[in-house]
Amino acid sequence: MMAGSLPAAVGFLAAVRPHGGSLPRPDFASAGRRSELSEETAGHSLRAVLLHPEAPDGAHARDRGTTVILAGELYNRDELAGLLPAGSSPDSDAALVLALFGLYDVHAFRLLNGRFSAFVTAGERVVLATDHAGSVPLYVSAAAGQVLAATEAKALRTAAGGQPLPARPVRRLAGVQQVPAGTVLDVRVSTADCVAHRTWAPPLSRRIVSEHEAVETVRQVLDRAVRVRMGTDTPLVVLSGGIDSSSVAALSARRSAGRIDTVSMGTEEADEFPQARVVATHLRSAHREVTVSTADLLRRMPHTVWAAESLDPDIVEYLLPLTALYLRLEGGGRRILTGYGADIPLGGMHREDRLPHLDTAVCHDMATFDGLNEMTPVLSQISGHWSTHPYWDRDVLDVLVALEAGLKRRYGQDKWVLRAAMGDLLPHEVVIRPKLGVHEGSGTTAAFTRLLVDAGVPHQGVDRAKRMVVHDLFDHVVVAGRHPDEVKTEEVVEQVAERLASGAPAAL
Ligand code: IOT
Ligand code: MG
Repeated sequence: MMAGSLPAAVGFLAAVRPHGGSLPRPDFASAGRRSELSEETAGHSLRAVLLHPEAPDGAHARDRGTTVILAGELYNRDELAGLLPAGSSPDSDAALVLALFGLYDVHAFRLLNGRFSAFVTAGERVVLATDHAGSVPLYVSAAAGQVLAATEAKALRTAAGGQPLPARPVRRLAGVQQVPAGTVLDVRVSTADCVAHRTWAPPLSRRIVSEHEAVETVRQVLDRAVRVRMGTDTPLVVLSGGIDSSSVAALSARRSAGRIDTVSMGTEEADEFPQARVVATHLRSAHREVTVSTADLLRRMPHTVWAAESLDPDIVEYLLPLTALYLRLEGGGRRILTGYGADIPLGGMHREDRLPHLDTAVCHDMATFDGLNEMTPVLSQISGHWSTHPYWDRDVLDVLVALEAGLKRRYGQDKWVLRAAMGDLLPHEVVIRPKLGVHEGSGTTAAFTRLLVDAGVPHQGVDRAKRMVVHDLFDHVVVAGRHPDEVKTEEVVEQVAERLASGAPAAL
């Protein structure tokens, strides 16, 4: 089974109830065609809306009273298929999960390396599963007699109040909860009783290996993660020219029969175009530069929160330039590879020399990523594209997190092991180029700060004001269900500035 250009489904809203009933209005930020699925099983009815870029056939699979709905894709299909009896050859990722569920039940999800959310109905049960990183967000609202789940929280905003589950409450959406990363929730429909199983956790121990072994292993797992994400069309890599995205581009280029596509974004105030061009020239990619005006960039903040459903202002600053870029990529749905997430297991954001501090940062970031939704595919899905992040492949992550800190920071370089692993594929200046975050390189952080200061927010109040703006945006586009085109960043900023000036308590 070969990965097509895009996954069969990129999102869903699904409900199981004993006696039918209609679904809430399927409110998604993701673009895509929608199809309805309706099935009656012993005493239950399943109703679902699937979001799919192409034909939806591969997005669900059914066999003897068990139905699997899968948004996203798997990256270890060959390994998984080897677990099935000889002669069985599932024709989609959903069918593969169905077959594995038949063999392993909930423990099937411990086997998967992928970027997905899954909804399984089996007799009296609904089973909800996220991938190891929770990279395709999944939300649930469950009460005795009914279980609703969706890949966007806003699709459940009108669902009747659910009861508490071992999941994370969503701000101001009563009864709606987010399934944690690397988790299966096994829910009994009649009572909404729920058992949670963790299927993945970041490694806590560290491996001591030689430089050579570390470099070889990183190269090998990353190469595989890139290869399995490439699909059948020409890959498109969002390229800053830093080591993370340049490595992904270099590995894609080596694996690709023809030239790959690369694209860089900048604003009229800041860009990394020259750095990206060095890489594009070296790899002979078909390269494009997209300049977004700072005003347009800031205008996209409601769209970023709408897509990511994130409440973290730092994350929104990282995702905003990418959202603006994705919205400028016209044409049919593309498969986009990014270098996102490399800094988390390698401690790259912290510019930290001291090994104890480096590992403290890695431990902290690996313990707190869940729920930030920074990897969500909806960000690119609002313009019909499917993004995927090789550094957060389950096998890559297991290797990178577990390396002892001295292999991450070495010879005065951050992310040393990655730089060493890519040394032969990239120009030296790229290999040693220091980290510049996308929020810095595009001027996003500075532009957001200036907007607040110009509205009267004192410098020491900027961080708090950013948090308030992001929370207000969330309330508009997720909780109230407004379309982001109707929400003006400047108006929300002005309202926050006024609240802060009047000393009104922050409504966080
Ligand atoms: P950064 O690493 O700068 O960017 C993430 C990805 O976005 C890059 O690898 C690249 O694929 C794409 N990108 C960045 N800049 C551009 C550009 N100008 N044009 C086109 N594509 C670009 C923040 C960050 O620094 O992003 N992300 C961190 C981690 C976030 C922290 N999260 C956490 N602690 N939970 C990261 O690891 O990527
Ligand atoms: Mg990076």
